[in-house]
Amino acid sequence: MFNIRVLILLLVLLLGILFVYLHHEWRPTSFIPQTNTHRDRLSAEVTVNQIFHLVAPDHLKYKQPSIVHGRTDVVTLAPWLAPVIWEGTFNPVLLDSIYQSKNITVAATVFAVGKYIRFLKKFLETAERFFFVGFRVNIYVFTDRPKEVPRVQMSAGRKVVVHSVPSSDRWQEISARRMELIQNLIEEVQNSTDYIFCLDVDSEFHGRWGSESLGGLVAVIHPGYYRDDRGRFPYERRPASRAYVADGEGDFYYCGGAFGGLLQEVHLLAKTCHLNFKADAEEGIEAAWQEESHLNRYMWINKPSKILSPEYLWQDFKPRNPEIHIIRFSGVVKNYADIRPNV
Ligand code: 5GW
Ligand code: MN
Repeated sequence: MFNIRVLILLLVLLLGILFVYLHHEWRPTSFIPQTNTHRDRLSAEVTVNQIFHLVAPDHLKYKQPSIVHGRTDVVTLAPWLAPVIWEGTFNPVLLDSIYQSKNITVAATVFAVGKYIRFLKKFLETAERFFFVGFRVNIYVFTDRPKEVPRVQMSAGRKVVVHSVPSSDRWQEISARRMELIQNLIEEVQNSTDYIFCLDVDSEFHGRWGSESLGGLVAVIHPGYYRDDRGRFPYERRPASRAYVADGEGDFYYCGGAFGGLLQEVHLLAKTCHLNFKADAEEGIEAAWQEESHLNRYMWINKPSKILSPEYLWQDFKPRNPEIHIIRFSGVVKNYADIRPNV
């Protein structure tokens, strides 16, 4: 028997269901944009959103881009259409605005084992002045001398995080561990970090290194070989090594001293290079330039989606070539006998 109370109750229930129905977004989950509260950085969705959806603020005033005038003294696109970043090819104000709104966090790793700790102070001080200024940055220092890590004043949203590693007298050991530690770090920070760059400590920043360098897989052209024929690149040339690059193959010679990209891309690179390095070692093979050789092999097969010009890792002892309009990051001149344990 219907009574008025039951009817009202049913009505309220129906209205409730209708309310929930209308307020729920019935989009397939794969189209829900990622926000900072919903993070899973190693998933593919994030990649699409991060890399391809570029939102500029309305009314931002900047120099009109030209479609007919630009750098003609250098190549700005690889044959697989990855941009090569040179001074004059990008607008830093525009890029910073685009990436600021994404609210990203950038990590950098740097190893300072043994006497290499002496390079850390200048590295950190100059990173604070030039590396992703205005962005959230975490610099992860891996060292066997945590007490000797210099205190460098960092601005808000930026910090230095120290990770202890065992001492080693053998560069081969330090080198072998580098990729493994990078892989582990990425797994640790994946929910709070978007991009990572892995850098040599024996270097200093001299100019902007910022959002123009962001990409999926990012490689830096080695300053020592970029005008040479690829037959002269110091790739690993023995087929027995997993870093082997055959004669007549290879695109560019990339630096082991700087590489990076999206977390998931660098994770795969570090994991692959580490496994190949280890498998080689078990067969008694050490590639010509250790992880740099494995990195070059990796980048030959897995093309970098963004390439940084040698502006992004110069060497202090090299005179500046005319196509280098700015030196952003450069290796210092070091006294090998003084700092290296076993050479
Ligand atoms: C490097 C060469 C031989 C023996 C030891 C080392 C070494 C390297 C070391 O004792 N401690 C150390 O922290 N490293 C890390 O590896 C530094 O981050 C360094 O920047 C990086 C690569 O080594 P580099 O810079 O000497 O290599 P090149 O090719 O830039 O000269
Ligand atoms: Mn170096």
